[in-house]
Amino acid sequence: MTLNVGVIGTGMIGQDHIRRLSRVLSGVRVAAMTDVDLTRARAAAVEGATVHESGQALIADPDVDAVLVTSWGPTHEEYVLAGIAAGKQVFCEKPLAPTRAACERIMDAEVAGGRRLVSVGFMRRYDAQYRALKAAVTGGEIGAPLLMHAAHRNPSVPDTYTSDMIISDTAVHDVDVARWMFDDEVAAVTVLKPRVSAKAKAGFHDPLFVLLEMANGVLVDVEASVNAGFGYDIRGEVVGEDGTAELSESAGAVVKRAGSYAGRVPRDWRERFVHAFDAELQAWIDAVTGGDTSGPSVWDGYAATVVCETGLAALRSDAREPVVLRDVPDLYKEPSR
Ligand code: NAD
Ligand code: ISE
Repeated sequence: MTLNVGVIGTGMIGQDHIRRLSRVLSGVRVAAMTDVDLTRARAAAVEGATVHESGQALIADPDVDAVLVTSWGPTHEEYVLAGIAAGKQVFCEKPLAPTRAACERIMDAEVAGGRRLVSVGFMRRYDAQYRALKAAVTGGEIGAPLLMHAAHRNPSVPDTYTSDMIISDTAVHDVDVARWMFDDEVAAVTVLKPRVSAKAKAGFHDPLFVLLEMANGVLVDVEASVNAGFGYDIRGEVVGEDGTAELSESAGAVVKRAGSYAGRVPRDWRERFVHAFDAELQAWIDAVTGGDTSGPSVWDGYAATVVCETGLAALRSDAREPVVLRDVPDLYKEPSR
C-alpha cells in the first residue's frame, strides 16, 4: 500500500521532506502540497501532486491519507486541529505549537477523539549518535547520570526568525532530548545571558545559556546560539557517577596531516540530521500504513513547549522559574513507539 501524504508549508524543511518522501523513503507518495505563498508551493510540486489553495482544502482532499505540517510554528495549531477533526494522521514539525494554550487545545481535541493521531518532529530521537548516547546512559555504562552539557550552535538564522525563537524554536530540541534521555520531566528553568555576540541581530540575546533542572535532580545546561558562523555544531555530553558519554564529531572523516587534524563541520540541520529525518519519517509512514502512529506524542510536544514558555519567562525575570504541567492524560501514558 502507498500512503498519500499532503504537505502544508513548502519552505526549507517542507521542500527537504518532499525530496525525501519522493526520492528516498518507501511506501509513500506526495499527493498534495500547499503554502500561503502559492508560487512557492507550485515550485515545490512533484509530478502527479495537486497544489491546493489552502491547508484546509488539502486536509479535506480525499486523495490525502495523512498530513505533514511544515509551515511556521504559530500556524501549526490550525492545521493539526483540522487534521484531528478529519480523523487523519498528522506529522507536525516541531514545535507542536509555540504556546502552552495552543498545545492544550490540540491535546484536548486529540484526547476527546480517544486515539493518537499526531506525531511531533523531534528527529534527534532517531539520530544514531543520540541513540548511542541514550543507550550508554540507560544501559548503566556511566553509572547514575548527574548532569548533561549540551550546545546547539546554528551558523545563522533566516530573517523570519525572532529573538524568542532561540528558546521556542531552537532550544526546544534540547528540551526534548533532556526529557527523552532521562525519561523525566523538567522541573525548573533558569536562563543566563552571556555577553552578546557582536554578530547577534539587534534585540537578540545571543548566545543564551539555558539551565534545565530535571525532576530527579539531573541538571542539563544548554548553550543555544544562532550566529556561530562557522557551521552547525551540535554537542552533548552526559556525566555519570562512573564515567561520561558524549556525541562524537559528525565529521565523516578526520584528516591528519602536517602535525594537525581536521574534519568537516555540517553546514546546517539538513546535513547533520539527514539520516535522523529519514528514519523518523520512514517509521511514521510504516506505522501510519499499519493503522498506528509513531514518534513523539502531543504530550511530548506540549511538555517541551511549556518548558520553553517557562524559559522565556525566566529570560525576562532573570529568576529560576518552576515548570507547571497538567496531569498526563491516559492517552499518553503508554510510551511513544
Ligand atoms: P520556512 O520559513 O523556510 O518555511 C515555512 C513555510 O511555511 C513558508 O514557505 C511559508 O510561506 C509557509 N507558511 C507560513 N504560514 C503558512 C500558513 N498559514 N499556511 C501555509 N503555509 C504557511 O521555515 P522552515 O525552516 O521550513 O520551518 C518550518 C517549520 O519546520 C517550523 O515549525 C520549524 O521550527 C520546523 N523546522 C524543523 C526542523 C527540525 O530540525 N526538525 C528544521 C527546520 C525547521
Ligand atoms: C530549526 O527550526 C530547527 O529545528 C533546527 O534543527 C534548529 O537547529 C534550528 O535552530 C531551528 O531554527
